[in-house]
Amino acid sequence: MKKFLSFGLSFSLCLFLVGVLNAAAAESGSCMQGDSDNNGALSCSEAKNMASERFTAMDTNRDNRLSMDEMETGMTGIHKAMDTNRDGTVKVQEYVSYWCGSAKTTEKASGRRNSQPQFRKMDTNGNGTVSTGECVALWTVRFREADDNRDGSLTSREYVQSLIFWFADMDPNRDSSITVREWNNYWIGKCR
Ligand SMILES: [Ca+2]
Ligand SMILES: [Ca+2]
Ligand SMILES: [Ca+2]
Ligand SMILES: [Ca+2]
Repeated sequence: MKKFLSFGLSFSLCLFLVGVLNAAAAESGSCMQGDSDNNGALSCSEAKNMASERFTAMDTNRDNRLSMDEMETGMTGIHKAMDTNRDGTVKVQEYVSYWCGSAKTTEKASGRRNSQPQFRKMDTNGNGTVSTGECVALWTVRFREADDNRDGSLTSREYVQSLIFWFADMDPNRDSSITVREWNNYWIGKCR
């Protein structure tokens, strides 16, 4: 529980900072999840660090595997953290801001769910880093996929249930548990 709590805190810190910093700083579009040098772009090594932190935070029984239960618990916490106005649902703006910082969500987003590593999927121009715009494009698509009834609001239930769709993509050997390697293959793939 303590572990879970610190996970929620560390991942909402960035949003907290956006709130207290002045508007100009917030509009710079930095504060993407994992962008530890705050340069508005997610490098391969930043993405790897973020993936491993998230894995460790969700692996509450520390067996180096993520079960469906552990992921559901983790995602319930993330939904709460994304819901910045605390009305119980997450709008696309809240969702994308959580992952990509204060970027505008006007980016054209297209694409389909598939097993291509998410980092590679985000890095659409293939330059090895993910810009805020690329981040927004991917997470906008993920929002739409999760918004089951297409009302533009993501309930906690919709969010957690969306796991069913992509859990299989993460778990190619279908043993219902995600190893570090499977996790990294899904989120990062090969990058340097
Ligand atoms: Ca960076
Ligand atoms: Ca575990
Ligand atoms: Ca909300
Ligand atoms: Ca909905």
